[in-house]
Amino acid sequence: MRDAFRPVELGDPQRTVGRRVEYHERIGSTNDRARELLREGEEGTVVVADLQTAGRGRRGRAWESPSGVNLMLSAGLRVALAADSAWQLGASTALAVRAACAPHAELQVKWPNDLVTRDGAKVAGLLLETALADDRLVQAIVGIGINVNWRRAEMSPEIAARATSLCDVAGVEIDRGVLLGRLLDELDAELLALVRGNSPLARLRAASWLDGRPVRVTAEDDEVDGVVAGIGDDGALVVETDGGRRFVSYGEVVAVALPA
Ligand code: BT5
Repeated sequence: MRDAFRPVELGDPQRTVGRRVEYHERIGSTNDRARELLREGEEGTVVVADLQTAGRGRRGRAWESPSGVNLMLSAGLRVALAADSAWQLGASTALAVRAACAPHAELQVKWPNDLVTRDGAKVAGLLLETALADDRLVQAIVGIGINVNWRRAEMSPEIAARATSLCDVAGVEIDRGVLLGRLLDELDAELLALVRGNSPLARLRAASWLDGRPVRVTAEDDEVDGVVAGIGDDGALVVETDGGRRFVSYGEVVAVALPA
């Protein structure tokens, strides 16, 4: 049975994220709608959908989710950040998702934009679409997809091989409305901290799942093999390779060697 989002009760004009919550039973992508709203001057309105017909991940990949079981939401924001600090918005968003999910599952942040269980199974993904000008972040569309009540047994084999859901980890169905409310609170608090100049770096480092793991990372035209040594001061993934330390700012972790 489907639980309700209770979107009207969640809107709060006092804050930035979740000033208003716009619910869609079905939409192309919540990121596109949030961008449209931002263009119309609605910063922080949260677009939530039960079903996306064109839900996307990064680099043209698809985000899959059946209707009515998961959380998919986006918000358009204008955050005063220098371009070289723009990565902090992704980190803050990941930490907000982590905190909101904490009553159900202990998640860690897999650089750059996934939330995973201790075993590395993906529970949530973030899609940040940013626009920069004059070395400043002009706008950001923050998209979040969380597997909530989607059981692994119902996922396609390709997704199930690398993913799980809060409900599978917790062993119980989760009220999506309550989770959404908590997530908006956490996001708003993170955003406030960010604009006050409090970097999420230390907390990101403490929550980083990749540390100490042997990885292969694709970076621009390059492939980097080594062991993750942590997150750099600029949010880059630090990889210890045979040829020395590499700092990967934009890249994709394509393989992780898991302990036997
Ligand atoms: C992401 O991309 O993880 C970002 C996902 C963001 C989705 C939200 S939903 C609300 C908002 N509106 C949108 O249109 N998008 C955002 P990426 O790291 O590229 O991961 C995508 C890959 O994860 C796919 O190629 C699949 O292999 C896998 N995948 C797809 N759906 C998944 C799911 N529900 N759970 C786990 N993995 C999934």
